[in-house]
Amino acid sequence: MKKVDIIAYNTLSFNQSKIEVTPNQKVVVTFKDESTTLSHQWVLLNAGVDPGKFSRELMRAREGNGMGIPKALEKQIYAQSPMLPPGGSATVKFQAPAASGAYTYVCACGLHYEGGMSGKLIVK
Ligand SMILES: [Cu+2]
Repeated sequence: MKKVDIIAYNTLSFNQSKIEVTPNQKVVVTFKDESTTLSHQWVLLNAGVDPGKFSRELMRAREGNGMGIPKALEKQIYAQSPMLPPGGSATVKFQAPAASGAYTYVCACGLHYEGGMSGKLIVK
């Protein structure tokens, strides 16, 4: 099992931009929002998903529709935390993909991806 602490900050950044796991490894992510003013949501995308496109589509879908992720976009997600308020934390458990490769994770709030909140889960 791989335990990972991912921390999100006021500065639109994560504490780490690369996580290495082995195929099918069990992963436990402790996600903490250490921002004092911003919500953050950690989302690991499926292989081949364009994170910029995902972020734009999600922002459009959320306008006026609360904070959920619509079904069409859920299909593009491999694992996710809830959206956290400033100071919040959550645990996300998942099994790493069987296929080796690099899987992108992003913050799914507003323009945080565009602001620099992304990283790679490396399966090898
Ligand atoms: Cu964020």
